[in-house]
Amino acid sequence: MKLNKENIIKEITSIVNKTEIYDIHTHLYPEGFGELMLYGFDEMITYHYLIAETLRIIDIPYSDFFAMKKRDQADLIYKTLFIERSPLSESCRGVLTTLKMLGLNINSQNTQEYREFTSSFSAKEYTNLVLEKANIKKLVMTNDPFNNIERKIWKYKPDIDSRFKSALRLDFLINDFKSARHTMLRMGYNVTSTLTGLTKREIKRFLHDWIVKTNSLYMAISVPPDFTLLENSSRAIIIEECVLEVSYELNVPLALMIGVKRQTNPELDLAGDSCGKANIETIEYLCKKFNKNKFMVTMLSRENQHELTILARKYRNLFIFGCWWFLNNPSLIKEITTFRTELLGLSYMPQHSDARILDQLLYKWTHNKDIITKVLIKKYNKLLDVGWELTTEKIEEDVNRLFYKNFEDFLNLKL
Ligand code: FIX
Ligand code: ZN
Repeated sequence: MKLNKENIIKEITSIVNKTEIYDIHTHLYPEGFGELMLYGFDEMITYHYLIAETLRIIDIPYSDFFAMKKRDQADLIYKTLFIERSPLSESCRGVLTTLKMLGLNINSQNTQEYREFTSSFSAKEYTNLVLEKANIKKLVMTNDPFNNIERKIWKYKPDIDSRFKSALRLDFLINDFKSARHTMLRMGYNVTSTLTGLTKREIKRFLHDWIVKTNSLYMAISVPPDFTLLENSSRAIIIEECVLEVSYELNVPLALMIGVKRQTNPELDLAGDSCGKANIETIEYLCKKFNKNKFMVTMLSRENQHELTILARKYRNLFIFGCWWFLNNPSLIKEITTFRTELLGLSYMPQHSDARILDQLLYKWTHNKDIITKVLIKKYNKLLDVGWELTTEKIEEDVNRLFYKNFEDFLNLKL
């Protein structure tokens, strides 16, 4: 169908809603991963974004809050953020969108009803319900070989829902090698405290084994704003001489998530992380020096977004993705997606959900798609203004690239 000024809004909205999604970074797990798989009202309401918002308001010590049972925490958060005041924040609105999409009455404020709704499904049924409603075809987990619970699960070769793909998370190895070493020793890797030739070979063997075991699509690390490789640190050595070698050999990109200040307020636990502006030169250095390696990059600070987008124009081994965490808000998604499109056309991945709780896929994608649709409508309208002919079929292909195909193409890219 040909698009014109009359039908463009309806057509693009419908195309975005119909397009299947590849959610390339989540913290979700399928059934079979026991307590790691999180879903349902209590989990959703005790999301660390909402904990941070609640603990700004209530006047009990942080430690008392964390000592409470999950259900009591959930009740307190709901009372504080949804009953005593209007739920205006993005994370609060997210809970409402999710409940609404599940067919629940958000104004009943009947938390018991919300809880019972989820418990009427098996984990498998609930996964199907959410993935189908959110139109997610595939999603990528965050698989941490240094997490004891997770390691145990992989030991028994779990039967994994084929929609859930793996990514090997290496924060511990990169940011705290001294401690990671002890876990690796227990796993049978002969790593010493100094990065000798043997130790580096053992680290590579570890990476290789875990990529194969988990069938990981990429390796990932999150790093602080002051991340640099121009230093003689174990982090720099492990990245350059171990991770990037294995990454190249196995054609498994390295995802860098840059700009997180872990535990700015340790009393807040997961909710205690913050962000800071990083140095783009580190990414430039990596893309240039390791030009046969592939890098996926997302940055946490708003201030880094423009220069990161420019850098992506210079290096095709750099794949930029998502509006991460504190950027995952409509005002910022709009700004970032607009200039990414202006500078890169269709060659990036606008979003990932970062969902920790299955139900969140519903709101994160609905909210994201709403903004991305508006940006696309504006940009396609500009093409109509100069007389460029647009068809539904062409836009379907474009949108498929943004939500799905660009990622697979990057994984398959040979440099
Ligand atoms: O490091 C990460 O992957 C972060 O996304 C998370 O650890 C963070 O806590 C989060 O949930 C952000 O959305
Ligand atoms: Zn994450």
